[in-house]
Amino acid sequence: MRILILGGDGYLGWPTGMYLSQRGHDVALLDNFSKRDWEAEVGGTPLFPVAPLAERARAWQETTGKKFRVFTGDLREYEFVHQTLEDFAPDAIVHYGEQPSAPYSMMDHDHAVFSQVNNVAGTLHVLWAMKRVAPKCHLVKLGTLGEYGTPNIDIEEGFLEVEHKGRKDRLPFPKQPGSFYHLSKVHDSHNIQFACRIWKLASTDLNQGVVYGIETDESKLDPRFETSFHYDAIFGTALNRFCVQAIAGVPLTIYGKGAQKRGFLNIRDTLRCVELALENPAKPGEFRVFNQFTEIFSIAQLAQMVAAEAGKLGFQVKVDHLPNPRIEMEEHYYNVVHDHLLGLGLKPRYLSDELIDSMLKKIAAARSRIRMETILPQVSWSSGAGERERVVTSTGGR
Ligand code: USQ
Repeated sequence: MRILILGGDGYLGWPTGMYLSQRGHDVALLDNFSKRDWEAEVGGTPLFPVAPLAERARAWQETTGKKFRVFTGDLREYEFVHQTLEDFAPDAIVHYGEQPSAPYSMMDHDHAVFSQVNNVAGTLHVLWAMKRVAPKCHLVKLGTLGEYGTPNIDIEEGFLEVEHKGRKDRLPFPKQPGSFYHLSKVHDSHNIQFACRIWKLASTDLNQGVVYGIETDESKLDPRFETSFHYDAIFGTALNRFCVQAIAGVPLTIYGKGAQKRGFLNIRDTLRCVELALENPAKPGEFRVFNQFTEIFSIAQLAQMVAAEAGKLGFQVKVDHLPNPRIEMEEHYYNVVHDHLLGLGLKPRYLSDELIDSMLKKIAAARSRIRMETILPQVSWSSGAGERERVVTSTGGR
């Protein structure tokens, strides 16, 4: 299959590229490297050095004999997107090419607007280019479980059977996301669903939970294949952050009570889920939603697991409950249906002590690279930490 990966330089894009290439697919990686600028902006350097994409692609060819095509450009530039689809003629697109951080989107007005324009316009350009030059291509889009929020009912896979005043319908599941970033994914979902309906495009929206892990079978082949692993308060996510904090010797940063629950999955399962979606594509006109995670944990549970494993390695780990910088429910019902990927053959790799142990050991070897000043959260949902005073115009607008 000819597969174009949008965001091929990132934490998930690069490992997905290697995984699919290793399995014989013809893979192209597209990126504009702006994530590297955002990282520099917030001081969020990845824990392990990440070589430039062109260099990694060369190293991949040297090691495996397999070739990546690399397209450098911005999804916000329509001509570039159109040209790339025409040129590479993909059978499928895997779309990770977005600003992926909730705290980044909540920093201030500029970052909120940037996150939504970047994500929504980029995806809209992909949809238009597909309609014009690749209408049979299957779009596998990375959405987020956070699109649904935490309603007091079971969360279904994208759609809900509703009976209202004696009539029934299958409608999109209500969305109550928790940040401007998560909202950008909701807007994407709506645009994609609409494009599938009117232009008969085919798409799978993978509503993914929080991904953890550092290594994949392919990343272990050569140190140059390391992926961009984050632990800072902007781009790092819960379990990955806790493992680094344990090694850094700082208390684990639970936000609020820590009883908030989320769906989690191993980075290796992300790759398998994407592969399953590609191997079993949506039909023309079909917009499918798969809830992509393997287990639900509360944040406090995760912190306890990390503290216990780190203890076995001789690290004395404290767990802190910080005032929650986010506005979110800290105690809630959470039951999320996730049958589709299991039905297609996903065999989950559940979170184990061994996995946490191996993450801790790998992080310990890079301990000197940990930047302590990036660990504590600086962005608050109620008042963006970087929010600047603005002059209110006479019409009351910004
Ligand atoms: N949390 C802590 N302490 C921390 C970091 C996070 O208690 O040091 C808590 C947060 O308050 C939140 C939960 O952990 O309740 C998850 O936060 P996170 O930063 O691990 O993940 P989140 O911001 O939700 O976003 C991440 C990815 C995003 C993806 C999403 C899936 O960055 O791209 O869409 O996970 S989900 O969470 O299912 O929406």
